[in-house]
Amino acid sequence: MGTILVNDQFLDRENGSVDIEDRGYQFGDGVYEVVRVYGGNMFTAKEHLERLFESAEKIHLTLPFTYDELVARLEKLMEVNQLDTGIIYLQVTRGSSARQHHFPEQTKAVLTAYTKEVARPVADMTAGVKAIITDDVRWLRCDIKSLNLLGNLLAKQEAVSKGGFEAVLHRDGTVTEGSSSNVFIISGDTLYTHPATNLILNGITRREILKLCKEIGLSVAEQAFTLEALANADEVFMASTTAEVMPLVQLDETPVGNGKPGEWTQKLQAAFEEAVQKQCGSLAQTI
Ligand code: PSZ
Repeated sequence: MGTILVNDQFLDRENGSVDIEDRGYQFGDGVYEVVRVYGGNMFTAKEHLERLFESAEKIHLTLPFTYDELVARLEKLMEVNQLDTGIIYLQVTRGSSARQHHFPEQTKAVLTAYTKEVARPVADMTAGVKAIITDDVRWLRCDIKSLNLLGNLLAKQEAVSKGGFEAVLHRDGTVTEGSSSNVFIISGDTLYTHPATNLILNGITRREILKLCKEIGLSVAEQAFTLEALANADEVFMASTTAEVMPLVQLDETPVGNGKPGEWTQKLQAAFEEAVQKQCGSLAQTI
């Protein structure tokens, strides 16, 4: 994992550096993605990389590479690092300039990426995890995968300090998403999740799950739901690139249902594994 990407250069990690006036470093002025890799193949790469271009456009940042150039660089990075099962982290900042808040006329965006071996969280996916519930204090453009994550970090820290895996966020009693995931409830034969508005990140895993629901016969309602509906749900889970379909079996101090992952959630986990196998031809560990 010793090689990193800086623009179009492949460097040893210890030779990488950040300029002290890089706007990503000073302001969080940039966007990023995390792509899952299974058996050396990127999963849903197109969706992730297209979202990167969309996030960049939303902050008026023109990316200094084409989609195909980006794919080629990431493929090479995976290869030189011999990545099997893990992630590619990539980010683009607006680059370096004398510190000023408004966008400089002339900056060169900086692309960096690295790879990391990350195992599938099989034990947690099997047993389910605890989440806490807290206020969503973030800004109103959560649809942008921006480097600014303090609102998310404060919520995650609160979760971890209380022995939780994730924080479920709400605005005035309406559940939005997790601090680093999308959140879903199942009541009867219907799955509910917040619609893809400015209040959530439209997760790539979320989109995959909505497709899989059709396959397994679970109805989908992209409708915001309340904390009360969350408390009364039959099943609750979160989803992200690394956590996949992660059952939430305890919310604050209250078990969800019988405190075990629900039937529909398990069906979605199995369907998700199949989708990964179809696309990547491999799965390091199975549930
Ligand atoms: O490794 C990790 O913990 C990761 S990798 C991606 C995430 C966490 N989370 C992405 C994310 C997010 O940060 C927020 C606020 N909402 C939803 C998601 C899920 O997005 P996808 O499915 O695209 O990863």
